[in-house]
Amino acid sequence: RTRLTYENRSNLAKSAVAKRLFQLMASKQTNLCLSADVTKADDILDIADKCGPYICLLKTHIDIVEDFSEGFITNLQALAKRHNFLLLEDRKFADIGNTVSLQYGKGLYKISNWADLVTAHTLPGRSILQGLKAALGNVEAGQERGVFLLSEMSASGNLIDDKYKENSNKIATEGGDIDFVAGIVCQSSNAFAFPGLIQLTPGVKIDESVDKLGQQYQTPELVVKERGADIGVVGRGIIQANDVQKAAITYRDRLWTAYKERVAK
Ligand code: UP6
Repeated sequence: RTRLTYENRSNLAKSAVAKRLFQLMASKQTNLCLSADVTKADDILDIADKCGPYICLLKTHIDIVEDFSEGFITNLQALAKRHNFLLLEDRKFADIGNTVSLQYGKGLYKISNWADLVTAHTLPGRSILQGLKAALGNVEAGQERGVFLLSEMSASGNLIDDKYKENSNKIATEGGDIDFVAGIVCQSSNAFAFPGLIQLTPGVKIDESVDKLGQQYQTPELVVKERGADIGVVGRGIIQANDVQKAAITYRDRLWTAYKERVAK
């Protein structure tokens, strides 16, 4: 899987959004996802504008934004269009189908209206996919949306074991809803084999380290070349830098070079 180019893999993807994202990565030459984990709407827009040209995905945690408004979403979507990146809301849905359907489509944030992609835990089983899909009105709407399923976490001491990983893969690759699965959030390439899925790997930082709350980091080169990441997720490595744009360029260059070396092998 990891030796194939993103162009080739876009042809294998079952999810329409995954296809689009693979093509976007290849044409824009970036496999960087920026995690804009700041709490003021204007700060997210500022970071998105500065880093937009260098990223394929902007990841949000919309429930940490203190001054959320519909206008903020309109502005964020305009930046996504201008700089050509997709929006990933890292909601990590984890409830019964009926509840995730409401959480995805309703409430203050109406996530399904604007997020091209979302994340979800596989803990509730297959019904998580059916629940999320139920929030999308029709088939066409469903084709423009996708989900990344978590099969591993970067947090030290997390409870995920091999059996859980294996069963998460099955949910992502078997059954009637796999056209909705864009990829897997995980830490290692053993987590799944199907090349039409995108591996999203968080916990990326140039100085390998840990934080005070259980986060474990690996370098861009390690996650892409050894761990099979297709997209590296960088939060504090960029947003806490003095110059966020410069940091985004550095991470883009290192992640992209690692990918080029991986497929050239
Ligand atoms: N994230 C992880 N690890 C996971 C899944 N998701 O760190 O296993 C998310 C976090 C955060 C981002 O919720 O938004 O990726 C990592 O941010 P950081 O680079 O600042 O640590």
